[in-house]
Amino acid sequence: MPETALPAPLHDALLALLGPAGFLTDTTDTSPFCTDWRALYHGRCAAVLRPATTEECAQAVALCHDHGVPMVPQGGNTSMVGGATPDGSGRSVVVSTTRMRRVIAIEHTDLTMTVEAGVTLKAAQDAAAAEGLLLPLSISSEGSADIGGILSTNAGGNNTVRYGNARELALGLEAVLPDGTVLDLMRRLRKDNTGYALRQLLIGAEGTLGIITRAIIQLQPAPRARETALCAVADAKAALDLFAAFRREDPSAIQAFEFMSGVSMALVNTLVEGASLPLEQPAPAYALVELASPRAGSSLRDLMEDVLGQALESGLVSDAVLAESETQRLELWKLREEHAEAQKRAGASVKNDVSVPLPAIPTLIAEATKACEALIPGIRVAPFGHIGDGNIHFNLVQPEGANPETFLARDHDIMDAVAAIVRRLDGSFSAEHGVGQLKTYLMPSWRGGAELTTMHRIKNAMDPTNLMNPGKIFPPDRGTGHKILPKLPT
Ligand code: 2HG
Ligand code: ZN
Repeated sequence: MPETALPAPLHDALLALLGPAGFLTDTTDTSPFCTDWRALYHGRCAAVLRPATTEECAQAVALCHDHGVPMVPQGGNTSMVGGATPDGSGRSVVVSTTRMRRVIAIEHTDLTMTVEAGVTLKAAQDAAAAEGLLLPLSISSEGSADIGGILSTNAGGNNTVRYGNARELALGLEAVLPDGTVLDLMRRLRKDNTGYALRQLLIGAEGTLGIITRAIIQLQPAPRARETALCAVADAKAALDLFAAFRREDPSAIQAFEFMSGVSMALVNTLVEGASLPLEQPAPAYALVELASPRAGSSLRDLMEDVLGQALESGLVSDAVLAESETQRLELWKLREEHAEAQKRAGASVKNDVSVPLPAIPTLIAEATKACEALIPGIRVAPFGHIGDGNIHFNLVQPEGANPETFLARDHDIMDAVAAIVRRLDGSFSAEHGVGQLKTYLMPSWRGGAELTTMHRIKNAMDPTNLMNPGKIFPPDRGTGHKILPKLPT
Protein backbone atom coordinates (compact mmCIF):
# COMPACT_ATOMS: atom_id res chain seq x y z
CA MET A 1 0.00 0.00 0.00
CA PRO A 2 1.22 3.55 -0.68
CA GLU A 3 1.90 5.72 2.37
CA THR A 4 -0.15 8.52 0.86
CA ALA A 5 -2.65 8.25 -1.93
CA LEU A 6 -2.93 10.17 -5.17
CA PRO A 7 -6.36 11.52 -6.09
CA ALA A 8 -8.28 8.56 -7.59
CA PRO A 9 -8.71 10.06 -11.10
CA LEU A 10 -4.96 10.78 -11.29
CA HIS A 11 -4.11 7.33 -9.94
CA ASP A 12 -6.30 5.65 -12.56
CA ALA A 13 -5.06 7.81 -15.42
CA LEU A 14 -1.39 7.17 -14.55
CA LEU A 15 -1.96 3.43 -14.22
CA ALA A 16 -3.74 3.33 -17.58
CA LEU A 17 -0.94 5.36 -19.19
CA LEU A 18 2.12 3.66 -17.69
CA GLY A 19 0.89 0.15 -16.90
CA PRO A 20 1.85 -1.76 -13.74
CA ALA A 21 5.59 -1.84 -14.63
CA GLY A 22 5.62 1.93 -14.96
CA PHE A 23 3.51 2.86 -11.97
CA LEU A 24 4.67 1.72 -8.53
CA THR A 25 2.72 2.55 -5.41
CA ASP A 26 3.56 -0.19 -2.95
CA THR A 27 6.09 1.07 -0.38
CA THR A 28 8.21 -2.06 -0.81
CA ASP A 29 8.69 -1.02 -4.44
CA THR A 30 8.89 2.75 -3.93
CA SER A 31 11.13 2.97 -0.84
CA PRO A 32 14.47 2.47 -2.71
CA PHE A 33 13.56 5.55 -4.75
CA CYS A 34 12.96 7.59 -1.58
CA THR A 35 16.42 7.26 -0.02
CA ASP A 36 19.75 8.45 -1.38
CA TRP A 37 22.69 6.05 -1.69
CA ARG A 38 24.37 7.41 1.44
CA ALA A 39 21.11 6.96 3.36
CA LEU A 40 21.31 10.56 4.53
CA TYR A 41 17.83 11.44 3.30
CA HIS A 42 14.68 9.42 3.85
CA GLY A 43 11.74 10.89 1.97
CA ARG A 44 8.33 9.53 1.06
CA CYS A 45 6.37 9.54 -2.16
CA ALA A 46 2.86 8.74 -3.34
CA ALA A 47 4.12 6.76 -6.34
CA VAL A 48 7.09 6.14 -8.60
CA LEU A 49 6.43 6.78 -12.28
CA ARG A 50 8.64 4.92 -14.73
CA PRO A 51 7.74 6.09 -18.24
CA ALA A 52 9.26 4.08 -21.08
CA THR A 53 9.18 6.87 -23.70
CA THR A 54 9.28 10.65 -23.94
CA GLU A 55 5.59 10.66 -24.88
CA GLU A 56 4.66 8.67 -21.77
CA CYS A 57 6.83 10.95 -19.65
CA ALA A 58 5.21 14.08 -21.13
CA GLN A 59 1.68 12.79 -20.58
CA ALA A 60 2.45 11.66 -17.03
CA VAL A 61 3.99 15.05 -16.20
CA ALA A 62 0.99 16.87 -17.71
CA LEU A 63 -1.37 14.79 -15.55
CA CYS A 64 0.61 15.49 -12.37
CA HIS A 65 0.86 19.16 -13.28
CA ASP A 66 -2.88 19.44 -13.78
CA HIS A 67 -3.49 17.84 -10.37
CA GLY A 68 -0.86 20.01 -8.65
CA VAL A 69 1.31 17.02 -7.67
CA PRO A 70 5.04 17.75 -7.13
CA MET A 71 7.48 15.67 -9.20
CA VAL A 72 11.01 14.55 -8.31
CA PRO A 73 13.04 13.51 -11.38
CA GLN A 74 15.45 10.68 -10.64
CA GLY A 75 18.13 8.93 -12.71
CA GLY A 76 20.57 6.44 -11.14
CA ASN A 77 19.94 7.90 -7.66
CA THR A 78 23.64 8.58 -7.03
CA SER A 79 23.31 12.20 -5.89
CA MET A 80 25.79 13.33 -3.25
CA VAL A 81 23.51 16.16 -2.13
CA GLY A 82 20.04 14.62 -1.88
CA GLY A 83 19.15 16.10 -5.27
CA ALA A 84 16.85 13.23 -6.30
CA THR A 85 15.21 12.35 -2.97
CA PRO A 86 11.63 13.48 -2.29
CA ASP A 87 10.78 15.38 0.87
CA GLY A 88 8.96 13.79 3.81
CA SER A 89 5.46 14.99 2.91
CA GLY A 90 4.65 11.95 0.75
CA ARG A 91 2.79 14.27 -1.65
CA SER A 92 5.23 13.97 -4.56
CA VAL A 93 5.81 11.35 -7.18
CA VAL A 94 9.30 10.27 -8.21
CA VAL A 95 9.68 10.28 -12.00
CA SER A 96 12.36 7.72 -12.74
CA THR A 97 14.09 7.48 -16.12
CA THR A 98 15.23 3.89 -15.55
CA ARG A 99 13.03 2.43 -18.30
CA MET A 100 14.24 4.84 -21.00
CA ARG A 101 17.30 2.79 -21.83
CA ARG A 102 17.91 2.97 -25.59
CA VAL A 103 21.11 3.98 -27.32
CA ILE A 104 19.39 5.29 -30.45
CA ALA A 105 22.28 6.00 -32.81
CA ILE A 106 26.03 6.42 -33.07
CA GLU A 107 27.18 8.59 -35.96
CA HIS A 108 30.76 8.32 -37.24
CA THR A 109 30.97 11.48 -39.33
CA ASP A 110 30.33 13.94 -36.54
CA LEU A 111 31.14 11.45 -33.72
CA THR A 112 27.86 11.72 -31.87
CA MET A 113 25.67 9.41 -29.82
CA THR A 114 21.91 9.87 -29.59
CA VAL A 115 20.75 8.36 -26.37
CA GLU A 116 17.80 8.14 -23.99
CA ALA A 117 18.09 9.58 -20.51
CA GLY A 118 17.98 6.31 -18.59
CA VAL A 119 21.03 4.73 -20.24
CA THR A 120 23.70 4.41 -17.58
CA LEU A 121 26.92 6.27 -18.25
CA LYS A 122 28.78 2.95 -18.26
CA ALA A 123 26.39 1.43 -20.83
CA ALA A 124 26.81 4.53 -23.01
CA GLN A 125 30.61 4.37 -22.66
CA ASP A 126 30.53 0.67 -23.62
CA ALA A 127 28.32 1.36 -26.65
CA ALA A 128 30.79 4.03 -27.80
CA ALA A 129 33.77 1.73 -27.17
CA ALA A 130 32.15 -1.05 -29.22
CA GLU A 131 32.30 1.37 -32.19
CA GLY A 132 35.92 2.37 -31.53
CA LEU A 133 34.86 5.64 -29.91
CA LEU A 134 35.11 7.30 -26.51
CA LEU A 135 32.40 8.95 -24.46
CA PRO A 136 34.75 11.30 -22.67
CA LEU A 137 33.08 11.56 -19.28
CA SER A 138 34.12 9.33 -16.42
CA ILE A 139 32.86 9.45 -12.83
CA SER A 140 33.13 7.04 -9.91
CA SER A 141 29.38 6.22 -9.99
CA GLU A 142 29.22 5.62 -13.76
CA GLY A 143 27.82 2.09 -13.32
CA SER A 144 24.57 3.53 -11.90
CA ALA A 145 24.49 7.23 -12.84
CA ASP A 146 22.51 7.79 -16.03
CA ILE A 147 22.74 10.22 -18.92
CA GLY A 148 19.73 12.28 -17.75
CA GLY A 149 21.22 12.59 -14.27
CA ILE A 150 24.71 13.50 -15.38
CA LEU A 151 23.32 16.21 -17.65
CA SER A 152 20.86 17.49 -15.04
CA THR A 153 23.73 17.88 -12.59
CA ASN A 154 26.36 18.90 -15.17
CA ALA A 155 28.63 16.15 -13.85
CA GLY A 156 32.38 16.57 -14.21
CA GLY A 157 34.64 13.78 -13.04
CA ASN A 158 38.02 12.54 -14.10
CA ASN A 159 38.28 13.79 -17.68
CA THR A 160 37.06 17.38 -17.26
CA VAL A 161 40.68 18.49 -17.42
CA ARG A 162 40.70 17.47 -21.09
CA TYR A 163 37.12 17.44 -22.39
CA GLY A 164 35.12 19.65 -20.03
CA ASN A 165 31.99 18.87 -18.02
CA ALA A 166 28.78 17.21 -19.23
CA ARG A 167 27.65 20.65 -20.40
CA GLU A 168 30.41 20.79 -22.98
CA LEU A 169 29.52 17.37 -24.36
CA ALA A 170 25.80 17.87 -25.00
CA LEU A 171 25.12 19.02 -28.54
CA GLY A 172 21.41 18.32 -28.39
CA LEU A 173 18.78 17.81 -25.74
CA GLU A 174 15.15 16.90 -25.29
CA ALA A 175 13.28 17.63 -22.08
CA VAL A 176 9.78 17.49 -20.68
CA LEU A 177 8.91 20.83 -19.09
CA PRO A 178 6.94 21.10 -15.82
CA ASP A 179 3.58 21.39 -17.62
CA GLY A 180 4.25 18.37 -19.87
CA THR A 181 5.43 20.30 -22.94
CA VAL A 182 8.18 18.48 -24.85
CA LEU A 183 11.09 20.83 -25.58
CA ASP A 184 12.86 19.34 -28.61
CA LEU A 185 16.40 20.72 -28.93
CA MET A 186 17.90 17.62 -30.58
CA ARG A 187 19.91 19.61 -33.12
CA ARG A 188 23.53 18.26 -32.99
CA LEU A 189 24.96 21.50 -34.42
CA ARG A 190 28.32 22.89 -33.41
CA LYS A 191 27.19 26.34 -34.49
CA ASP A 192 23.65 27.46 -33.77
CA ASN A 193 23.10 31.02 -32.58
CA THR A 194 19.34 31.12 -32.81
CA GLY A 195 18.46 32.92 -29.61
CA TYR A 196 18.98 31.61 -26.10
CA ALA A 197 20.85 28.32 -25.64
CA LEU A 198 17.94 26.70 -23.81
CA ARG A 199 19.64 23.34 -23.46
CA GLN A 200 22.26 24.97 -21.26
CA LEU A 201 19.48 26.12 -18.96
CA LEU A 202 18.26 22.55 -18.45
CA ILE A 203 21.80 21.22 -17.98
CA GLY A 204 22.84 21.71 -14.36
CA ALA A 205 19.30 22.74 -13.32
CA GLU A 206 19.11 19.60 -11.14
CA GLY A 207 15.66 18.72 -12.45
CA THR A 208 14.08 21.96 -11.23
CA LEU A 209 13.14 23.13 -14.73
CA GLY A 210 12.15 19.85 -16.36
CA ILE A 211 13.09 16.24 -16.97
CA ILE A 212 15.80 15.53 -19.54
CA THR A 213 14.63 12.65 -21.72
CA ARG A 214 17.13 12.39 -24.61
CA ALA A 215 20.47 13.86 -25.59
CA ILE A 216 23.02 13.99 -28.37
CA ILE A 217 26.49 13.57 -26.91
CA GLN A 218 29.77 14.52 -28.54
CA LEU A 219 32.10 11.51 -28.71
CA GLN A 220 35.83 11.33 -29.44
CA PRO A 221 38.06 8.78 -31.14
CA ALA A 222 38.95 6.05 -28.63
CA PRO A 223 42.45 6.21 -27.20
CA ARG A 224 44.73 3.56 -28.66
CA ALA A 225 47.67 4.49 -26.49
CA ARG A 226 47.40 5.08 -22.77
CA GLU A 227 49.89 5.50 -19.94
CA THR A 228 48.84 5.59 -16.31
CA ALA A 229 50.97 6.21 -13.24
CA LEU A 230 50.45 6.53 -9.52
CA CYS A 231 52.93 8.91 -7.91
CA ALA A 232 53.78 9.49 -4.27
CA VAL A 233 54.10 13.21 -3.50
CA ALA A 234 54.55 15.34 -0.39
CA ASP A 235 51.42 17.45 -0.77
CA ALA A 236 49.00 19.20 -3.12
CA LYS A 237 51.62 21.77 -4.10
CA ALA A 238 53.90 18.98 -5.36
CA ALA A 239 50.96 17.42 -7.23
CA LEU A 240 50.28 20.76 -8.93
CA ASP A 241 53.95 21.15 -9.85
CA LEU A 242 53.87 17.69 -11.38
CA PHE A 243 50.71 18.60 -13.31
CA ALA A 244 52.48 21.72 -14.61
CA ALA A 245 55.47 19.61 -15.68
CA PHE A 246 53.24 17.36 -17.82
CA ARG A 247 51.34 20.34 -19.18
CA ARG A 248 54.56 22.08 -20.23
CA GLU A 249 55.51 19.03 -22.31
CA ASP A 250 52.13 18.26 -23.89
CA PRO A 251 48.87 19.60 -22.44
CA SER A 252 46.83 17.73 -25.04
CA ALA A 253 48.07 14.36 -23.76
CA ILE A 254 46.68 14.74 -20.22
CA GLN A 255 43.52 12.64 -19.96
CA ALA A 256 43.20 12.81 -16.16
CA PHE A 257 45.16 14.26 -13.28
CA GLU A 258 43.83 13.30 -9.86
CA PHE A 259 44.85 13.97 -6.26
CA MET A 260 44.42 11.78 -3.19
CA SER A 261 45.44 12.58 0.38
CA GLY A 262 47.29 9.89 2.31
CA VAL A 263 44.43 9.77 4.85
CA SER A 264 41.81 9.02 2.22
CA MET A 265 44.05 6.52 0.41
CA ALA A 266 44.65 4.66 3.68
CA LEU A 267 40.88 4.24 4.04
CA VAL A 268 40.66 2.78 0.52
CA ASN A 269 43.61 0.51 1.19
CA THR A 270 42.13 -0.88 4.40
CA LEU A 271 38.37 -0.85 3.80
CA VAL A 272 37.95 -1.81 0.14
CA GLU A 273 38.50 -5.42 -0.86
CA GLY A 274 40.83 -5.85 -3.82
CA ALA A 275 42.48 -2.45 -3.32
CA SER A 276 46.17 -2.53 -2.60
CA LEU A 277 48.74 0.21 -2.76
CA PRO A 278 51.54 -0.87 -5.12
CA LEU A 279 54.17 1.40 -3.54
CA GLU A 280 56.73 0.41 -0.90
CA GLN A 281 55.70 3.08 1.59
CA PRO A 282 52.47 4.96 2.16
CA ALA A 283 52.91 8.64 1.24
CA PRO A 284 51.43 11.91 2.52
CA ALA A 285 49.64 12.33 -0.82
CA TYR A 286 49.31 10.82 -4.30
CA ALA A 287 48.76 11.95 -7.86
CA LEU A 288 47.23 9.67 -10.48
CA VAL A 289 48.13 10.74 -13.98
CA GLU A 290 46.76 9.32 -17.19
CA LEU A 291 48.03 10.26 -20.64
CA ALA A 292 46.10 9.17 -23.72
CA SER A 293 46.15 9.48 -27.47
CA PRO A 294 44.08 8.04 -30.32
CA ARG A 295 47.37 7.45 -32.16
CA ALA A 296 48.64 3.91 -31.65
CA GLY A 297 52.35 3.69 -30.97
CA SER A 298 52.54 7.34 -29.96
CA SER A 299 55.36 8.33 -27.66
CA LEU A 300 53.34 8.61 -24.47
CA ARG A 301 55.60 6.17 -22.64
CA ASP A 302 58.58 8.43 -23.39
CA LEU A 303 56.66 11.46 -22.20
CA MET A 304 55.61 9.70 -18.99
CA GLU A 305 59.11 8.41 -18.27
CA ASP A 306 60.81 11.72 -19.08
CA VAL A 307 58.59 13.79 -16.81
CA LEU A 308 58.52 11.24 -13.99
CA GLY A 309 62.27 10.65 -14.31
CA GLN A 310 62.97 14.34 -13.78
CA ALA A 311 60.39 14.57 -10.99
CA LEU A 312 61.97 11.63 -9.16
CA GLU A 313 65.40 13.15 -9.60
CA SER A 314 64.37 16.54 -8.27
CA GLY A 315 62.48 14.97 -5.35
CA LEU A 316 59.09 16.27 -6.52
CA VAL A 317 57.94 12.65 -6.65
CA SER A 318 59.30 10.19 -4.08
CA ASP A 319 58.07 7.01 -5.74
CA ALA A 320 55.95 6.06 -8.74
CA VAL A 321 54.46 3.00 -10.40
CA LEU A 322 53.47 2.73 -14.06
CA ALA A 323 50.69 0.43 -15.25
CA GLU A 324 52.17 -2.26 -17.51
CA SER A 325 48.85 -3.76 -18.55
CA GLU A 326 45.15 -2.92 -18.71
CA THR A 327 44.63 -4.97 -15.53
CA GLN A 328 47.24 -2.90 -13.71
CA ARG A 329 45.72 0.29 -15.09
CA LEU A 330 42.33 -0.68 -13.68
CA GLU A 331 43.96 -1.54 -10.36
CA LEU A 332 45.45 1.95 -10.18
CA TRP A 333 42.09 3.51 -11.05
CA LYS A 334 40.41 1.43 -8.35
CA LEU A 335 42.66 3.24 -5.87
CA ARG A 336 41.11 6.48 -7.07
CA GLU A 337 37.51 5.52 -7.67
CA GLU A 338 36.80 3.87 -4.33
CA HIS A 339 37.31 6.92 -2.11
CA ALA A 340 33.58 7.69 -1.78
CA GLU A 341 32.86 4.05 -0.91
CA ALA A 342 35.77 3.80 1.56
CA GLN A 343 34.68 7.00 3.32
CA LYS A 344 31.15 5.66 3.59
CA ARG A 345 32.48 2.50 5.22
CA ALA A 346 34.59 4.55 7.64
CA GLY A 347 31.46 6.04 9.23
CA ALA A 348 29.69 9.35 8.84
CA SER A 349 31.32 11.94 6.64
CA VAL A 350 30.69 15.51 5.57
CA LYS A 351 31.35 16.32 1.92
CA ASN A 352 32.59 19.62 0.55
CA ASP A 353 32.67 19.42 -3.24
CA VAL A 354 34.57 22.65 -3.80
CA SER A 355 36.61 24.27 -6.52
CA VAL A 356 39.15 27.06 -6.32
CA PRO A 357 41.62 28.51 -8.81
CA LEU A 358 44.56 26.08 -9.15
CA PRO A 359 47.12 28.28 -7.37
CA ALA A 360 44.84 28.44 -4.29
CA ILE A 361 44.54 24.67 -3.79
CA PRO A 362 47.45 24.28 -1.32
CA THR A 363 46.10 27.17 0.78
CA LEU A 364 42.61 25.68 0.69
CA ILE A 365 43.86 22.34 1.95
CA ALA A 366 46.13 23.81 4.63
CA GLU A 367 43.59 26.29 6.00
CA ALA A 368 40.55 24.05 5.82
CA THR A 369 42.49 21.24 7.53
CA LYS A 370 43.39 23.59 10.37
CA ALA A 371 39.84 24.89 10.70
CA CYS A 372 38.23 21.44 10.77
CA GLU A 373 40.77 20.00 13.21
CA ALA A 374 40.09 22.93 15.52
CA LEU A 375 36.35 22.31 15.28
CA ILE A 376 36.40 18.58 16.01
CA PRO A 377 39.51 17.02 17.52
CA GLY A 378 40.27 13.66 15.93
CA ILE A 379 38.34 14.47 12.75
CA ARG A 380 39.80 12.66 9.76
CA VAL A 381 40.61 15.17 7.03
CA ALA A 382 40.42 13.13 3.81
CA PRO A 383 40.53 15.32 0.70
CA PHE A 384 40.86 13.94 -2.81
CA GLY A 385 39.67 14.97 -6.24
CA HIS A 386 40.20 16.32 -9.68
CA ILE A 387 43.13 18.61 -8.97
CA GLY A 388 43.85 19.23 -12.65
CA ASP A 389 40.57 21.14 -12.99
CA GLY A 390 40.62 22.74 -9.50
CA ASN A 391 37.94 20.50 -7.94
CA ILE A 392 38.76 19.07 -4.51
CA HIS A 393 36.40 16.88 -2.51
CA PHE A 394 37.35 18.29 0.87
CA ASN A 395 35.73 15.50 2.85
CA LEU A 396 35.78 15.00 6.57
CA VAL A 397 35.31 11.62 8.16
CA GLN A 398 34.14 11.22 11.76
CA PRO A 399 36.79 10.56 14.40
CA GLU A 400 37.35 6.84 14.85
CA GLY A 401 34.83 5.36 17.26
CA ALA A 402 32.77 8.58 17.45
CA ASN A 403 29.00 8.58 17.31
CA PRO A 404 27.91 9.21 13.67
CA GLU A 405 24.84 11.26 14.66
CA THR A 406 26.85 13.50 16.97
CA PHE A 407 29.34 14.06 14.17
CA LEU A 408 26.66 14.77 11.55
CA ALA A 409 24.98 17.24 13.90
CA ARG A 410 28.02 19.44 13.27
CA ASP A 411 27.73 19.28 9.48
CA HIS A 412 26.82 22.94 9.04
CA ASP A 413 29.68 24.04 11.30
CA ILE A 414 32.09 22.05 9.12
CA MET A 415 30.56 23.15 5.81
CA ASP A 416 30.49 26.79 6.94
CA ALA A 417 34.13 26.70 8.04
CA VAL A 418 35.25 25.22 4.71
CA ALA A 419 32.94 27.49 2.71
CA ALA A 420 34.36 30.61 4.37
CA ILE A 421 37.85 29.66 3.20
CA VAL A 422 36.65 28.69 -0.28
CA ARG A 423 34.87 32.02 -0.60
CA ARG A 424 37.98 33.95 0.41
CA LEU A 425 39.87 32.05 -2.31
CA ASP A 426 37.26 32.95 -4.96
CA GLY A 427 36.01 29.41 -5.30
CA SER A 428 32.66 27.62 -5.46
CA PHE A 429 30.95 25.58 -2.73
CA SER A 430 29.53 23.22 -5.36
CA ALA A 431 31.93 22.25 -8.13
CA GLU A 432 30.38 19.15 -9.71
CA HIS A 433 27.81 17.56 -7.38
CA GLY A 434 25.21 20.33 -7.43
CA VAL A 435 23.31 22.08 -4.67
CA GLY A 436 20.58 19.48 -4.17
CA GLN A 437 18.91 19.86 -0.79
CA LEU A 438 22.10 19.57 1.25
CA LYS A 439 23.58 22.91 0.24
CA THR A 440 20.50 25.07 -0.44
CA TYR A 441 21.13 27.04 2.72
CA LEU A 442 24.37 28.39 1.24
CA MET A 443 22.70 29.84 -1.87
CA PRO A 444 21.50 33.24 -0.54
CA SER A 445 24.88 34.20 0.83
CA TRP A 446 26.80 32.97 -2.24
CA ARG A 447 24.51 33.61 -5.16
CA GLY A 448 22.34 36.33 -3.64
CA GLY A 449 21.44 39.61 -5.29
CA ALA A 450 20.95 39.70 -9.03
CA GLU A 451 22.16 36.14 -9.57
CA LEU A 452 19.64 34.40 -7.30
CA THR A 453 16.86 36.81 -8.34
CA THR A 454 17.48 35.95 -11.99
CA MET A 455 17.38 32.24 -11.15
CA HIS A 456 14.07 32.79 -9.30
CA ARG A 457 12.65 34.62 -12.31
CA ILE A 458 13.60 31.76 -14.62
CA LYS A 459 12.19 29.16 -12.23
CA ASN A 460 8.97 31.14 -11.81
CA ALA A 461 8.59 31.54 -15.56
CA MET A 462 9.09 27.86 -16.34
CA ASP A 463 7.51 26.30 -13.24
CA PRO A 464 5.18 28.91 -11.72
CA THR A 465 3.61 26.50 -9.23
CA ASN A 466 6.96 25.01 -8.18
CA LEU A 467 6.10 21.41 -8.94
CA MET A 468 9.40 20.29 -10.46
CA ASN A 469 11.89 19.01 -7.87
CA PRO A 470 10.79 21.42 -5.14
CA GLY A 471 13.20 22.09 -2.31
CA LYS A 472 16.31 21.66 -4.50
CA ILE A 473 18.79 24.45 -5.34
CA PHE A 474 16.59 27.18 -3.84
CA PRO A 475 16.51 27.61 -0.08
CA PRO A 476 13.14 26.51 1.32
CA ASP A 477 10.81 29.17 2.53
CA ARG A 478 10.50 28.87 6.30
CA GLY A 479 7.72 26.47 7.11
CA THR A 480 6.11 25.42 3.87
CA GLY A 481 8.97 23.62 2.14
CA HIS A 482 7.00 23.87 -1.08
CA LYS A 483 6.03 27.38 -2.10
CA ILE A 484 9.58 28.53 -1.87
CA LEU A 485 9.85 31.25 -4.44
CA PRO A 486 8.78 34.79 -3.85
CA LYS A 487 6.57 35.99 -6.68
CA LEU A 488 8.44 38.68 -8.52
CA PRO A 489 6.79 41.56 -10.31
CA THR A 490 6.22 40.68 -13.97
C1 2HG B 1 34.53 11.24 -6.98
O1 2HG B 1 35.25 12.10 -7.48
C2 2HG B 1 33.09 11.56 -6.75
O2 2HG B 1 34.94 10.12 -6.69
C3 2HG B 1 32.70 11.37 -5.29
O3 2HG B 1 32.78 12.82 -7.20
C4 2HG B 1 33.22 12.41 -4.39
O4 2HG B 1 32.65 11.19 -2.40
C5 2HG B 1 32.86 12.27 -2.90
O5 2HG B 1 32.83 13.31 -2.24
ZN1 ZN C 1 34.44 13.88 -8.15
